[in-house]
Amino acid sequence: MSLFKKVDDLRSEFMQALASNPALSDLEQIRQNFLGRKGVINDLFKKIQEIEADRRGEFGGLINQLKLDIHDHIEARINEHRGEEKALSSVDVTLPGIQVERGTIHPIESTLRDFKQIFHRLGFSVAEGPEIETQWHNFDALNFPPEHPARDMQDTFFLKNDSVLRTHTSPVQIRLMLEEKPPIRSIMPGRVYRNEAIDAGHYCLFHQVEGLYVDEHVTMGELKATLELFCREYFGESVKLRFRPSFFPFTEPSSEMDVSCFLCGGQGCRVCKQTGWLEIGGCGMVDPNVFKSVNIDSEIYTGYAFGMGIERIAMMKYGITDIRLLFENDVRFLKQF
Ligand code: FA5
Repeated sequence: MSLFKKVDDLRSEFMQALASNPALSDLEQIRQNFLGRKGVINDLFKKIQEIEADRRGEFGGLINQLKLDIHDHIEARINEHRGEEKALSSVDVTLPGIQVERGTIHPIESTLRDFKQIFHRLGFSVAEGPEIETQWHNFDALNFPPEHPARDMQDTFFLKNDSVLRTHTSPVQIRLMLEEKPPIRSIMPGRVYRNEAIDAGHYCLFHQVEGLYVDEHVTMGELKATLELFCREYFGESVKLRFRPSFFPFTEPSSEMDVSCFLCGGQGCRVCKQTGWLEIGGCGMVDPNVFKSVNIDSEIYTGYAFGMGIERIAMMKYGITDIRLLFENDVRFLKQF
C-alpha cells in the first residue's frame, strides 16, 4: 500500500473512532493512539525516507495537516464534554419542583356521578333530553292544563316558536315513554332553568335527576323504599327522610321529599330557612293522564316518578352554604373539592 494511501486510511480510521461518541477517557486514549510519541502519526513520519525525494514535502504536509485536524477534533470533543458536565453540575436537584396545578371535579359533577352509580346498582339506566323543549313536552303532556295557573308553579323562560327552556327534567319522561315500551326504569339527569328570584338556596339554572319506573304492578311502597335506600346510600344511615303530601299535575298521589339538614344538624340555618329540613325533590305515582298522552295503557301499567335537585344535595354533602358559589367558578372555591 502506498504511504499516501495510508494517510487517507488513518484519517478515515480516526473519523470512525470519533463517530462512536467516545467518552472523555476514551478521547484521551484516541489522542495517544494517533498523536502520542509511539502513535501511528509518528510512525508515519519515520517512513518519510521511503518516499521519493521530490514528493517528501507533499507527504510531510499531508501528515501535518492530518495531525492538526485530529488535534482540533479531539479538543472540540473534549470541550463539548466539559460543557455538558458544567450544565449538569449547575442543576440543583434539591430545589423543590414547579408544582403543576391539578384540576378537580366540580361538586355538581361528582354528585351526578354518585347518583348514577347508586341508581345503576338499583337497575336504572340513564337517559337524556334537550334543554330547549316544546311546551307540549314540558307542560301539556305532563297534564298541566292550558292556561292553568299550575304552569306558574315553575317560573318559565319562554322562547320563540312555542319553546321554553325546560323548567324541570320531567319532559324527558315523556320522550322516554314515547320511545320505549314498558318496563322502563331510568334516571334522567340534566340542566333546568327557572326565572325566579336568586338567593342562597335558589338559582335560575340548576340540575335535576328525574327517575321513572313503569311496569305492571308498580306501587307507591316501591317508590318510597327506593328513595329511602338511595338516601341511606348517599347520605349515610343517620339521615332522616320525610315525605310530605304535595301536588304535581303529572303524579297522583304526589309527595315532596325532605332530608334532615346536614349543615345545621336540624337546628335551623339560612340554607334550610330555619326549618331543619331541606327539600330535595318531588315524587309520586304517574298520573293516568300522562300515560294517555304517551299511549301507555294505564289499566295495565302503573309507574312512579321522582325528581331531585342536585345543587341542594351537593350543598348538604359538601357543607356549601350558598348555591351561587356553585356557579361562580371561583377557582379558590372549586380547589377545595
Ligand atoms: C319538580 O321540578 C318536579 N318536576 C319534580 C317531580 C318529578 C315531581 C317527578 C314528581 C315526579 P320542584 O319544582 O319541586 O319539582 O323541583 C324539584 C327540586 O328541584 C326541588 O326539590 C329543589 O331541590 C330543586 N329546585 C327547585 N327550584 C330550585 C332552584 N331555583 N334552585 C335550585 N334548586 C331548585
